[in-house]
Amino acid sequence: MNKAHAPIQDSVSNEAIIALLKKNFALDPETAKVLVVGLGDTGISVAHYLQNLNFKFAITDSRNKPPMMEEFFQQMPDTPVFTGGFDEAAFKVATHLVVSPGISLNEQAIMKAIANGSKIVSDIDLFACSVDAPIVAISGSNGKSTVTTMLGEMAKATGLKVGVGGNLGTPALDLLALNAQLYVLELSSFQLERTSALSAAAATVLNVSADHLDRHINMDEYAREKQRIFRGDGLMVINLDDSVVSAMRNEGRKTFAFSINKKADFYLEYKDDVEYLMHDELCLMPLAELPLEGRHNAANALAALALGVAMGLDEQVMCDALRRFKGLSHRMQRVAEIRGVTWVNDSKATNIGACVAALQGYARKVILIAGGDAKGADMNELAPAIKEKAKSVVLMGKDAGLIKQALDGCVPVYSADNMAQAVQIAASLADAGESVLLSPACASLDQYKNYQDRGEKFTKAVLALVDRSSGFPPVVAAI
Ligand code: UMA
Ligand code: ADP
Repeated sequence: MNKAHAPIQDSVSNEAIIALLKKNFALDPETAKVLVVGLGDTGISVAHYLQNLNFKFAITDSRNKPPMMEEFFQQMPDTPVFTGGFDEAAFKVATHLVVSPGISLNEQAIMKAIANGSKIVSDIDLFACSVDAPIVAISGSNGKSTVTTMLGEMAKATGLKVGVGGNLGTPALDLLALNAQLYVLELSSFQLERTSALSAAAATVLNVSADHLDRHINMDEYAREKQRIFRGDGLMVINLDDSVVSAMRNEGRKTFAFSINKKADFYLEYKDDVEYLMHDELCLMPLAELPLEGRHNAANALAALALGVAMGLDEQVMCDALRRFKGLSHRMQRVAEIRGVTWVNDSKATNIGACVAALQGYARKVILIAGGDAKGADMNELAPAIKEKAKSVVLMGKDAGLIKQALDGCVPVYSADNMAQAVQIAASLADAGESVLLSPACASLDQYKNYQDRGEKFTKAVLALVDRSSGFPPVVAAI
């Protein structure tokens, strides 16, 4: 992660940035009292940004001792910090709140402050007011990180200095130090719901399927937050295979459409038995040369190509970058082949859409390991894909019962207390030639630090199978 917190980008003067902040948000270093809400990566990046522009600000976090507090005290010993709950007094004096994406705007202290006239500004707003270089913005329920990274690699391959971050990991404001020629930002629905000043040169919503329904009121609201990425007059990249995204199309705007099922600006087509990634009538590259598993990654590649073409990148250079792109960890990652069984880590599948996409990529039935925190999603939507593509399912975590209930006895279900046990059960169920897929359709936080931790525990347990001399445990009874 870039912790370089250097002064604001050289090419846009601080005076110009402040003029924009004043115009858009009445955010003036002479008068504003800013409260940064959340002492995590976002909050710290915001604090450095505000300090560089001489704003008066304080920072608050509802936890008693946020893990980054020590580091923050060392960097900014004079900044007022309020922890252990959201302090009413701190909110009362704030003219502006910069709320980290992990914190709901429905928190009582925040709602009260808004009612009293405090303005909400996001780190993405601050970023948008601070760069001249074009921004490409990428959202969607699934594929954001993959497409953001793909496009970043493509732009680098063309020789551009590119800043890649946002929800992907490096907070947007930490990218300013790069003084890049192009910024590629992954944006979550949480970031978009509180952003109003972004006008991306090109933007996409890759797909919309149920996610984060513990934070959003319903699917309509979730989709509306995602649609905010298209504010402004930049080029829209639209997925024709997703009805919710297709409905976001605006006839008055320059648009590239992509599809893996039908003809579009970017699409797939067979020529002499070879399936190609296509742009209009041009064969860009054979799909088989894309080193990623799954049809959904063909969609991701088409989306990245469309965004790249929108930014004027050379198509053949982009294709070469795609040929080199090996994918991100914990996304359909082959971990091992043991006694003819292929083990795949898709721990980042934290919602139903990702798990369904993973299952759809298999011709033969798999042993699925799933479960965790469903985040309010309706597991009945997952059941048809499991019934079609899973030979058996090993369930774990808080909402395992919801998945079992949705399967209604149609697929054998086994229960595991932890990952090591889940892997052992799966090993006892899998025959040579089959795959075991960890694609939980749920968040990991009920049992793990994060999805990486879950994926690493899976990988470790799988690799331990190689060492075991006494063979696999006997098949356990389905529950
Ligand atoms: N906090 C409170 N009270 C709360 C909740 C949180 O005080 O009720 C505090 C936490 O103690 C934390 C701070 O708020 O210290 C910041 O919280 P945060 O969760 O916003 O974390 P950041 O470190 O700022 O990370 C955020 C994104 N996190 C979330 O949206 C939850 C990161 O995305 C992102 O990489 C980072 O900004 C930089 O832009 C992570 C994520 O899980 C990867 N995103 C979700 C997803 O992809 O599904 C949306
Ligand atoms: P995000 O950043 O949106 O979470 P990732 O690229 O990290 O997306 O992938 C998250 C999960 O979604 C992984 O399980 C991955 O296999 C799956 N996935 C990736 N692209 C798509 C897509 N276009 N449609 C459905 N699932 C996808």
